[in-house]
Amino acid sequence: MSNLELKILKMFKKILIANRGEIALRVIRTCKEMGIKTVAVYSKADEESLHVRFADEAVCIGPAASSESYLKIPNIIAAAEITNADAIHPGYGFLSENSKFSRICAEHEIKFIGASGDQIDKMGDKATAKQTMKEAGVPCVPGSEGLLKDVADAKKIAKKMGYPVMIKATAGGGGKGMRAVFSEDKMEELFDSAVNEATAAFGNGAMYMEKLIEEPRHIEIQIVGDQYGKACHLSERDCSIQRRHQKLTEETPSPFMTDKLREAMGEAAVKAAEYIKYEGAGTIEFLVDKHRKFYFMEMNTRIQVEHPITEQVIDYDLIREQILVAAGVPISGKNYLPKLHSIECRINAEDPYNNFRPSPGRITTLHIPGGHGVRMDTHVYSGYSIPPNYDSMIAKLITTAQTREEAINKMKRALDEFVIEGVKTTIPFHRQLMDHPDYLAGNYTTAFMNNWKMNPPKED
Ligand code: MV4
Repeated sequence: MSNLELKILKMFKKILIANRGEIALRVIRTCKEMGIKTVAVYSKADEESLHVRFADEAVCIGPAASSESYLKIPNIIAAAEITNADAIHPGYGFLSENSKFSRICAEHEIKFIGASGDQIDKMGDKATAKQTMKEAGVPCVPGSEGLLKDVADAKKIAKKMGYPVMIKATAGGGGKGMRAVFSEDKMEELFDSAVNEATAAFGNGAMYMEKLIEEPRHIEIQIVGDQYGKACHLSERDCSIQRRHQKLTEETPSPFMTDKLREAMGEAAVKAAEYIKYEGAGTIEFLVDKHRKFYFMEMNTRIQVEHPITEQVIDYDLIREQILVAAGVPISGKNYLPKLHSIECRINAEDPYNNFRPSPGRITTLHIPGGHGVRMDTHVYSGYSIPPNYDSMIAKLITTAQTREEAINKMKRALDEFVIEGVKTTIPFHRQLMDHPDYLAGNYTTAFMNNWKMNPPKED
């Protein structure tokens, strides 16, 4: 470590991790390696969780319900003040993209390891985010200038643009309040249902419109920005394999990527980040059509679940980088290209033979795969009870090799070694995916899961 890094790290003697599960553990691990003390916070349901045991200190912040614990800002600020934490790492989900929380941390002179309140607000409102990106010169899907006034306005703009179109809630994300419209006679009904859905979910029914991109790929670029307005990119992740807007598996490089496209998308992502003087780790999500034209979709102002595959292919610790830039260390400025191929399978406590129904409960037997090129990010252990209160993701299995084919073969082998008894998991889904001819050919879009059907389980 350089003298500059050492000096700056004295700013962060202790970091509180405002999260649970594998990501809490992930952050604790890097803090330990950097000589930074850690504080875990936990709910009543997480008393037996590993993040509580592996942190230097732990504070109970409330009952099982997220709204009373991991989302309860006063309790988390109190925990940080009692333990004298210098900074808070929010992980992903929970308060990671809560502008109010980011601002409250700043008011309490606790460094929020993430984006500023203003940046979160700007990117959280999708129509504003798109307008900002257009100004920055980042390619966006053609569509309405700002918000739609009413159904008549929607019909007028769609007629001019040509069907099919997509109407999207400006407060949206994760597909809520979004409708594809193929003809004018369907507009009224779909517009009304989108407004109602968005109003119920976000308390904001405002809509904007775009040309529909049919069967797009979801390809995102990882970026890191420093406090001096400089940003770099760390290439792409292909996240097209999703079910109901939940990612199932991700890989890098994207099998659809070309050197030319990567350079163009990387340049656009850096331009986006520098335009808003983005500080920290972030992701620019793009839709990529069959002609390899790419369009800005959303920006995520947090570390993402799938960050490890990027770490594996460029040999770079993204959590360490988040901490360094939060402490004021400048980035080197160069961009990073993948040197290897890496795949992540999200292992959820869900039954893939039963419409992916959640399956919480006690893990009675556990064998974790290992060996060359295999990484497991998980907080579970044999005897651990998965609480029903939170996300069903219990592990991330990541394989890395010289080529895509080798990474897939490693994944098959690792999935075959993986034993979890007591709860149903998505391991059989991933094992079948790794044999699917279109997956093997790298020939998939966001529509891939629409026609997915599990084969019957293998007898063994
Ligand atoms: C689109 C689109 C097609 N055309 N926009 C889904 C999540 C939301 N944030 C944006 N999404 C989409 N926007 C236009 N103009 C298709 C999707 C989409 C999608 C995008 C990424 C990954 C999976 C998806 C599944 C269905 C639809």
